[in-house]
Order: sequence, then structure tokens, then C-alpha cells
Amino acid sequence: MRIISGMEQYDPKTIEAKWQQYWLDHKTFAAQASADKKKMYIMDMFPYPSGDGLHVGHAKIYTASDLMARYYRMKGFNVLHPMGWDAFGLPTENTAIKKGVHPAQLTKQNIARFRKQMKSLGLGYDWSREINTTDPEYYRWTQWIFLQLFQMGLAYEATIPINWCPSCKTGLANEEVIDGKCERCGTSVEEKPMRQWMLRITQYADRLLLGLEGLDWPKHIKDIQENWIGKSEGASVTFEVLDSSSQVDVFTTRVDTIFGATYVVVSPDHPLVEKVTTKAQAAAVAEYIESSKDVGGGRLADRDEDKTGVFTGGYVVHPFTNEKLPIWIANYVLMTYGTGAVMGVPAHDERDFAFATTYSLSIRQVVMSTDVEAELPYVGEGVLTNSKHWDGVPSEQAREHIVAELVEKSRGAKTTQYKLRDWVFSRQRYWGEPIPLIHCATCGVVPVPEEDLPVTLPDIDRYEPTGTGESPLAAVSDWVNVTCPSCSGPGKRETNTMPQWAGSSWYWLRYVSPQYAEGVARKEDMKAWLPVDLYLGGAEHAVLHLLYARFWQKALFDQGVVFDEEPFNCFKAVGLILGEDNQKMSKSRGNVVNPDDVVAEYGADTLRMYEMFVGPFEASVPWDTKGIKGARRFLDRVWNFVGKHQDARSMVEDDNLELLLHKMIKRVSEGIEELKFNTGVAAMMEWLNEAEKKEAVARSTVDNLLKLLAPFAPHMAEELWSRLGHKDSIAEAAWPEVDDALLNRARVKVVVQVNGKVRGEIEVDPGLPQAAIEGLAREVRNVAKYLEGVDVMKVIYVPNRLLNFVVKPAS
Ligand code: ANZ
Ligand code: ZN
Repeated sequence: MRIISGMEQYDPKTIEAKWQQYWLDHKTFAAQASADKKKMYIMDMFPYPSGDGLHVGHAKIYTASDLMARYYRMKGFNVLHPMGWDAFGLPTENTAIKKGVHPAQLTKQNIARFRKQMKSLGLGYDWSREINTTDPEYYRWTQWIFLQLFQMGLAYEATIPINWCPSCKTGLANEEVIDGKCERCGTSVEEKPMRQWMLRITQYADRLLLGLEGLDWPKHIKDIQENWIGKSEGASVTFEVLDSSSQVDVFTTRVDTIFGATYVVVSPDHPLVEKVTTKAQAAAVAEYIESSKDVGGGRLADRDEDKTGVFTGGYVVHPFTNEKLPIWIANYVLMTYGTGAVMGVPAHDERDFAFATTYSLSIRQVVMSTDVEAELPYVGEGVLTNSKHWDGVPSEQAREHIVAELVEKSRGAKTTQYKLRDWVFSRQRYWGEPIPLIHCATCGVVPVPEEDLPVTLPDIDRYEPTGTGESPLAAVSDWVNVTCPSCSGPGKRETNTMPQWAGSSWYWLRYVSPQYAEGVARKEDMKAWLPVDLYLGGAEHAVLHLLYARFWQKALFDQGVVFDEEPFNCFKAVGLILGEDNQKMSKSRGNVVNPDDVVAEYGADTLRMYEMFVGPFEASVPWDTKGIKGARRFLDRVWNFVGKHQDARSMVEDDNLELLLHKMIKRVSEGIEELKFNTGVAAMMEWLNEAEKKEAVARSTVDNLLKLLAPFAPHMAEELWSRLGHKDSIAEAAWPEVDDALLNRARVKVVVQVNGKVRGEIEVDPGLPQAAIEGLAREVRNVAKYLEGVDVMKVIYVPNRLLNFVVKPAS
């Protein structure tokens, strides 16, 4: 029987839908915990179902994780690969307001579209575990976790100046402000004092920092988190204000430079400003403070502005020299960091130097560089000078001594500062989880009893933001007014909602028992599946989702809810797919590629193949239509190759092709495991070039080729597999084993010489290029010894036998 007629061409349209339905009908990817198999929990960052639909960047992440999931399943692992929707948030709400459609309705539509697109890409998720953060049965547990944090003292109410986006009409977390602008809409953020629910993430600063060490994450993501947490070890120093009982505390990381302090400078918002400002300076100070405010009436000192300031008229006394130092106010001192006050050391700090130069303050060098004669400001380490009995002491050592002496005088202490701030957790918007708290005039803040969760969002008609700092929920009086669970008196619900990051701060837990009604997840399911083994997603979440998720996991760990301290031991960040013009894809540039169009024209397998072939997962690459055509051509060739050899009966393969096959298996397997899918695709392409030259191939070779193809182009692999007479899905077939003995037997020994004398020997695959062999030869210790400090004049290579370095001793 001919399974592919001579004329039949590869037609993804007819094949793909059929297999997508097959996988659903047969629950091919439904995961069940099992004691016999090793588990593998592979997770994607779930999407925000926007109105734009899936883009090719999503497709890259989801194809890669799907490929891993299919690979590990074929390797015999018990794989959990779920998907869901991170659906609360501003864009949906904004579109809903514009279109006059309820956000819940819009969310439903968007999810339907995303789900359909994902299915059309052949993504093998366990859809029975689908979650949706806006589903009351899901956010019931988001609210429950909030109450845990509340009980732990990690959620607290405070009226503080926060970042307010005038366009989104809501407060933002620090993590949501990028260069002074709203992360969502790009509008300049203003400062606005408001009552807030805050989460005490700072209590976990040290553990969030320490935990990073053990994580298999990209270094740049770890660095971003480390810098965001921003731990600084230093000292606080107390300066007495002259002729007053007041004091100024400063935070410094360079207490060794204290003899170089020529002024003290405080933030314009510092409470001492009023006390120390003299009559003579009062007008100038008032004017400065007014002029340094931003448009919203707040102050955003971390912008890189000119350093300006004003003299208060007051002085402090230097704790060692008793010298009078003027107290200044300046915009480069943040009230929100350290103590809001700094000792100005212009000789050794860039900002102080600029400031002192502008205002003609004195500059005194107290640290000397040990090698070069450095220009000022000199910010490095060195030995002290002009510092009394510490002259000549190395600066690091001097820090210890000086702090000790300050402690003795009760004028200072060792302290540690963090850049990390508590998480501003309230939003003044409708489309988010209600915060499950009730305000009672008698009892204060009372948590909603667990059995009354979820507190569902009321279905209302007017959900436009009010802009007054109150959520639209505040106007829904029959929802707001409740009886106090504690005293049964009149109470009012908290009307702020949670930020869009809440639902994603624990969702990996829910996938393990998505329908469980007694808690976030069933204990046995957590033990069977957690932690996540591989997490794929975007790098833009480095200090948002990825930090919040770690924080909640640690809090839940402390509360005994979960058993791991870290949620994602291995995280890999996707490289962007740029537009064909090498620019970031964006609607305004008109360079967006829609995956639906590619699937319609070439098929999902081609899109998958292409996205995996363009480069390693973590690399950013531009879209390339030629590459898409190349991927399709390769699949056509595979189709025709299998058609040609469909009747293969022979059990034994030609030696050479067998060897090449095992090399291919090895390269494809390694490529997948290392997220270098491109090398896997290249290996298949190279193998096909050779195999196509053969008149006949063995049946097992055809089978093995299809298995290797299956994670990349699953529809085609299933189709050909079934046409070859296999009854079960290829997704359940066993991944081919590499015959290592065969590969080793085929390896050749290359003798390595230096100036004709044998210095070593290496084993390599036949036909390895000379450059690669040279590299390996140089790594042989005995060879390296003879190459050290000499010039290699030339290298003679006799293929597969001998490599000789001709060297001349270095002069
Ligand atoms: C004196 C000094 C001398 C400093 C010197 C540096 C070099 P990191 O590492 O970021 O923690 N500083 C302290 N509080 C500040 C605030 N609220 N606003 C602006 N600057 C502040 O930086 C710590 C240093 O930043 C501190 O050490 C202080 O300047 C400044 F040669 O104190 B230093
Ligand atoms: Zn009460």
C-alpha cells in the first residue's frame, strides 16, 4: 500500500487541524502525577490576553517550551505543561471603557482568540488545567494569600507619597516606573500622597538576595534583581547641629572619607530643613523648595538633572575636628534613601564634586591613590591623608577603625541600606481583585473571614477611573456597605483593588491542582510537581513579576503553605524577535508579523521550525521571510524523503548513514536540552543532505527521523508516523537512544606535536575542521605547556592523523 502517492504533496492545512483535534480527543498531554516516572514541570509565562492576539514573540517562547515538553515526554518523563491567562489589568479595562463592553466580556473574547491561536500552533498543553486570574474561583485564593500576608504583618496600610500616573489615574509600584514614566502608558509619573496598602517585601530583601545565588537564571536577570534590591553596607554618622539640640544623621558607604567632609546636605523634604534654616536664608530656602517641585507637586530626584541647592544658614559640627560645616539643601539627595541626608565629600564623590564646584564649597583630599597620581574626584580606595592619626592607613581598614571610634563616641553605627522599597499594592481601578478587608469604625481593619471568600467584583456599569484617588468601587454603595465580621456594626469594604501582578505571583501553584476547593493547591499535588523545573519567558519582568513571585513564594514557605523557598530554579529569558527592519516590532513602525498569517500561508510546523532555527532561544534576531521559506522547503523535503522510502523493509542500515544518524540524534538531543534548538534543526538538515543521496534506507531510520522531528514539527511527524502504520501517537514514542559505542568506534586519534615532537593525542569525530582540532589540541595540558610563551609560526595538519605546531621561542 502506498501511504503517500507519488503525486501527493505536503499540505499542512489538511494535516494540522486533524492532529490538533486528535490530541484534544485523546488527552495526549493531560498530566497525571505518577510515582514511577520522574516529573518535569515546564512552564511558560502565561500571557495577558490583550486585544491584539498572540504575536510571534509569544510563539517563540511557547514553541520552545512545547518542544522541551514533547522531548522530555518522549524521554520518559512525566511532564506537566500547563497554560492560563493573566487577565486583570489596565489595557482590558481601558478598551472596555472605550468600546462600552464589560471587561469580563472582553476578557472572555480575548482568551478565546488566544486559545484558538495556541491550538493552531500545535502547542501541547494540558488544557484541563487552564487557569484564569479573573475567575472568582481563582482569585479567591489570591485574596486568601493576601490575608496570609496580612496576618503575617506583611500587608499594612500607610499614607505615603506614591507614584501616580495621571493618565491611568492610579498609583503605581516603584517597579512599574521606568525612567520616571508609567510602565503601561509612558506618561510622566507624579508624586501624590495617598492611603495605600503596602506589602513589606523589604523584610525579605536579604533572603531575596541570597536566594539568587542558587538559581539557574541568566546572569543579567540576577544582576538586575541584585541591583534593584541594592544592598549597601556602610555607616550612619551623627552630626550635631551648631547651637541647637538637633542632629543630622547621614548614611555613608565611605566613612573613611569623613575628614574630607566639607558640608552636609539634606533633601528638600527633610524634616530638619525647618529647624536649621536661619531667618536670613528663609526666603531663599522657601523659593528653592518651591522651584524644585515637579509638575505634580512631588519630587523625583532620581532624574539625572543638574545638581542645584541652597544654603540653609545652619551649621553642623564635625565629630572629629569640631569644625563648622554648612548645611545645604540639594535636589540630588533623596528623602527615600538612607537617612535623606549626606555628608558632602567633594574630593571623593562625583555628585559632591559637581555640587561643590557649582557653589564654591571647599574640596579637601583625604584618600591618596597608591599607584597613579589621581585627579579629583578620586573615588577609588587608597591610603588616608589629612586624617589625623589615620594618615597612612588603607581606606578599607580605616572604615572599620573610624566606625569603631564613632560608636564609642555614640556618634555613629554600622548600618546596611537597601534600595528596595515596600510594594505599593493598591490600585484605584475597577478591573482587579478586590482587597478582602473591611473598615470598621469600632474594630479598625478586619479581614473578610476565609469562608466568605471570594469577595467578588460587583458587576457595574460605570467602571471609569474617578481620578480622585478613589476606586470606582467606592461609588457602589450596596457592595461597599457591609456588616463588620467582628462586631456586626456597620463596616465598609476596602475599595482599592490589587495590582495586575497579584494573580501571577502564585499561579504556578494553582496549576498542580486547578480545581482544588480547600486551598491554593493540594499538598500531594504540590509534592508531586513542585518546584517548576523550567520556566520560560520575557526578560522585561526581571524586577516585576520575577521578584514578586519569589517574594510570595518565600512568604508562603514561611507560612507553611508551600515546601520550596524558590518557585523557579531554572528560568531562561527569550530573545526578542525583531521586525524584518531589525527594529523592535511595533504597530507604529508597521513591522509586526502576525503568526496567524504565517500559519495560513506556510503551516504551523513551518512557523515552529523557523522560529527554532533562527537562533538560540536567548538570542534576539530579526524576522526573515527567506528563512520561513527555507523552513518550509526543508519540511517538503522530509515529506518527500519519507514518501520515497515508505516501503523500506531493510532492518539494517548502511554503516555510514547509521553513524550519521547517531550523530544527528546526539546533536538534536543536546540542542534541545541546551535551548539551542537551531543546532538541532541544522543537524537534521545536514543529515537529510546525505540521506537523500541514498537509494534505500532502513525502516528504523525513517522512524527515527520522524521521532527527532516530532517536537519541532509535530503535525507532520504524527501524520507520517500514522501513515507508516503506527497506531499510537508519536508523542508517546520513545526518544531514540544514541549509540555511544558506535560514535566512539568511529572516532579517530590525532597525534599532536610541537616542533615535530609528540606532546599529546586527542580523539575526534572524523572530518572535524582543522580550527576545531587546533582548539582541542591547545587544551591538552602537555601541549599547552609547550605553547606557552612561544610564537606559533604555522600549523601543519594531516587530516584525521596528525597536527604539528611549528613554534619559535619568544624573544
Ligand atoms: C559620603 C561619601 C564619600 C559617599 C565618598 C560616597 C563617596 P550607595 O552605594 O548607592 O548606597 N547617599 C546616601 N544617602 C543618599 C541619599 N538619600 N540621596 C543621595 N545620595 C545619598 O551610595 C551610598 C552613598 O550615596 C553614600 O556614601 C552617600 O554619599 C550617598 F567619597 O557618603 B557617600
Ligand atoms: Zn467592627
